[in-house]
Amino acid sequence: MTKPSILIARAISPSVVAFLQRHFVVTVNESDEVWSPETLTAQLQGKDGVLTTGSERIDAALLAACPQLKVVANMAVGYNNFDVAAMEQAGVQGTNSPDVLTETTADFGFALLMATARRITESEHYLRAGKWTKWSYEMFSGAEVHGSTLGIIGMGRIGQGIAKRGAHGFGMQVIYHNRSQLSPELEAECKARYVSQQELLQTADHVVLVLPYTPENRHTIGAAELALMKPTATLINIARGGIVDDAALAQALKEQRIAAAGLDVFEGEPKVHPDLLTVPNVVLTPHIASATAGTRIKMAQMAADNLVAVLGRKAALTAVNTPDAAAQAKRWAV
Ligand code: 8YV
Repeated sequence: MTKPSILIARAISPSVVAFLQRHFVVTVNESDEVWSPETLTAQLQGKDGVLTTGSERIDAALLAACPQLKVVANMAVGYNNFDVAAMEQAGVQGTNSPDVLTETTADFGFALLMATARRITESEHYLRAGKWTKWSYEMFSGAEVHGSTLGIIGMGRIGQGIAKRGAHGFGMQVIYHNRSQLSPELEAECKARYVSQQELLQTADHVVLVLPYTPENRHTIGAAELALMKPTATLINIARGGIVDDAALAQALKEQRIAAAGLDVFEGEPKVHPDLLTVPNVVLTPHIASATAGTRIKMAQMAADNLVAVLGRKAALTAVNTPDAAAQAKRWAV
């Protein structure tokens, strides 16, 4: 029996590539260039599956041009790069990589909160620029973290991880807002109290965004929401670009209407709103919340395991959709 053919759309760990080569005929994007939709479509000709990252958009046009494609395994928990409805209609299975990155990403969320509240990068820039000539009383005085109020918007697995760190490690009062309220057991574990988004924005000292991106969530935080926040508060976004209106945030930071922000994700990334680059009270990182060597391998391996399952005609391990059966059967017949 001939092996199925797959594409690995970005450069990943050689050990996972070797694993995939045992199951499939594999093409890898060795140069790690982010392909245009046209190039990605051309590379997908004759492929049964693809391992993607958040950078590859999977939509109706691409699926129509790749009739043999059966599975798209995203190496990310978020899958807003998928047009899920189009994939369902086209009979293509989508998968993601949840759980394996939860604690690593929660660690980073907390690190970004700490760096933002305590002005770590801003003060480092000052030191590196040779501006530090003496100790002074109020130099880089920041916001308190321990004992403060932590507000989490989006209380999935990563949000819960951040809540536990805040409540148990730093004695913070945790409030959260989510589409649905957690069970009393989970609330007790996280020591977290459900509040409205408005109450959260008005009372939290640190607001952390961990909600998935959907068109409805676009600009969850815009000028009106920023205006509700305390002037001493910080805002952390480790969710997705587009959840925050970056232009409105840059303006609020410039006018010190909130104290500071920490951003790992941006609208239109890897481009960053130019005004964010000019304000000092923001910590900027290039979408690295899940980036540790161990977690990257686990994410890639989970995507690889999904490819093996689906192309072996078994159920996906972490499906994000239910493909239309008739359309799926057509793809298997190509
Ligand atoms: C990924 C992420 O590194 O998992 C996610 O949703 O945002 C990150 O962990 C990124 O999307 C690349 O796939």
